[in-house]
Amino acid sequence: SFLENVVTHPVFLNGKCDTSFIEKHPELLQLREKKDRATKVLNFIGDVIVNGSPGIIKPLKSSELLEATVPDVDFTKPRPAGTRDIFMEKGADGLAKWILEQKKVLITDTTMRDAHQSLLATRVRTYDLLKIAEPTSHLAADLFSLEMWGGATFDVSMRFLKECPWQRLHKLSEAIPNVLFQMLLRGSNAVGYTNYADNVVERFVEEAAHSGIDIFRVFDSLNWTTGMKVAMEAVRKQGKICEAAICYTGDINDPKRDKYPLEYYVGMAKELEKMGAHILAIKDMAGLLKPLAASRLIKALKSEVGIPIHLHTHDTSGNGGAMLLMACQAGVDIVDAALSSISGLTSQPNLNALVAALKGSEWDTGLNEENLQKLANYWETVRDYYAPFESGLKSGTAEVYHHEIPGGQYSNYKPQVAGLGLLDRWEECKEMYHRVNLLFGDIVKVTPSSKVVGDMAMFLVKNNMDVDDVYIKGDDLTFPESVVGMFKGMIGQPYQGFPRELQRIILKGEEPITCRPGELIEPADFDEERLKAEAKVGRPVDDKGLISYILYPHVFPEFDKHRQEYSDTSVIPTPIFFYGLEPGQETAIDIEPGKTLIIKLNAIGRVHPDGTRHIFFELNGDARQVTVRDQT
Ligand code: 3PY
Ligand code: ZN
Repeated sequence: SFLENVVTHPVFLNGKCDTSFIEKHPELLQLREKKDRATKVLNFIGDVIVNGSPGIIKPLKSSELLEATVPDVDFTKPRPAGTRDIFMEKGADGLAKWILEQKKVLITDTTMRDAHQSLLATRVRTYDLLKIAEPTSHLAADLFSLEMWGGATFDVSMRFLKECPWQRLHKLSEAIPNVLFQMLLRGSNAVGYTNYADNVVERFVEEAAHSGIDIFRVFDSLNWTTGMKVAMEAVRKQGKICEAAICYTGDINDPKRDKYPLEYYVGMAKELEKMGAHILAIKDMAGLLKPLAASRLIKALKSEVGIPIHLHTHDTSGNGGAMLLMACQAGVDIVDAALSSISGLTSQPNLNALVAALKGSEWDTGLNEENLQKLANYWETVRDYYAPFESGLKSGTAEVYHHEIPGGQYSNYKPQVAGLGLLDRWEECKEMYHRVNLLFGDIVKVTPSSKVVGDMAMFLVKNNMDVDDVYIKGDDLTFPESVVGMFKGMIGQPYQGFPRELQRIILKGEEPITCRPGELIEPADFDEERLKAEAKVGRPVDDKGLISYILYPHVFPEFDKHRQEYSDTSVIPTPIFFYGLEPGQETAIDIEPGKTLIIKLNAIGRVHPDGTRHIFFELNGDARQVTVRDQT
């Protein structure tokens, strides 16, 4: 043990040590780190048993959760070729040409990213993704792509799931080498909420490209194309597919909402095409694009731009399926959907239903319905593990056309509102989101601008104010940091600018910037950052860890600490990871290929006067005991 190491150390035995002894001998700590992996895992499970899982107020019983059935696949048969093979052969331009030649509608499956970001607060773990990965590569090889990384997954995987996003990407790309991998990249905000230095965005794209991302969907949260340049160029430089997105807001068919008419979108599309996009994405992050408007928009874009069009939406209103059908009829090339059991509501429309609807038509997707059902069945069981993260929305709601909350934010905004003790005023918080949007001049709302609107809405509700009060009392108010940052120009410039008087009130005389924030941010010194990261975690940090640290300087060390204390807990089955074990219950954990731990919980000891408890396990048949601090 650590203590043994210390008391048997020669310097210690010589009696020549003072209080700096341990600092001068970090190897002692490293010895401690080598504490065997099984003990670390037992400590983790023991902690979950006693203290529960952070953020889960009403835990489930892991013994009541079924094991998800992984569909039978004949792995002796060769893996079918997929779009990735086409990309490897033809390159990005060749792939774009191939897309345009297809009569069928191509489908992106968002189950592994946006679907769970939007329904389950981004909590789906690598464990559950990996188990279905190889079957997916066989059963759904005719998909255009899998959106499986980026957006909020990077942050959430480290912060809450204590797993490495890079490792997820790497393992999935080994298991699914034939279908294109797609990620969501927030332009200059990469996979964060703030503007990063240009060389950080470049380095991030480079590392993601090397790790298996083929298609980068790049957007700017204010549709400010200037803010997309660095990321788009970085993607092209890596020889990957640059999919530039227009975020859709308002309603092109509503003459009263005239800030964002059809011409606005066509103009932006042409600009993105000129900037080098291989594919144009329409990113309807809140699900505001109505079926008839979709038809009009897609027809216009198909006649005005030469690159393929990829449509993304959320089914919050319930009109998503109808909208996609209209878009198909209008000639859209690729659409996003999610496997049925993780679809609908704030997630994407139902992939299985769309495939069935188009079957036999000129837009037939060519995907196999039976196979897709098998994948959906798997996810149906897995979804149960994440029940505490469900938003509670039970049916589609046309209210989204009013509040315009993005699907990926909805499942996050509600817990934030709850966290402020405002859940009884949830209706008011949604209405305030709408009012704040108008106060801000009717802006595009998507991460991070959507977060700013949400922060301001909660701020006003909490302080019992309405939007008019901002003009009346504004000079005496301390606005949320994110609001000040946005009005300073730190996440870019909105279309037609910020309301001037409001900007003056919020900035209290400080001058806003109008250039690209990246121009003002010093390039990161990667060597120096690595030293800082290593000093924080006390061990070497590799290139990927370095990027994680630069993007999330507080989250990464916490994540690494978890790794050092409990080892890589991503190998623990999800029900056990979140809910622990009950006395008498047993589980098997494959900690590495060929090394399985059979863990049984025998008993939970009572609390000792020092606040700890003994937890009695059986590990591969032998009695093992760990001590956990009871923090309940
Ligand atoms: C994200 O940026 O995470 C989004 O999903 C935006 O829609
Ligand atoms: Zn989305």
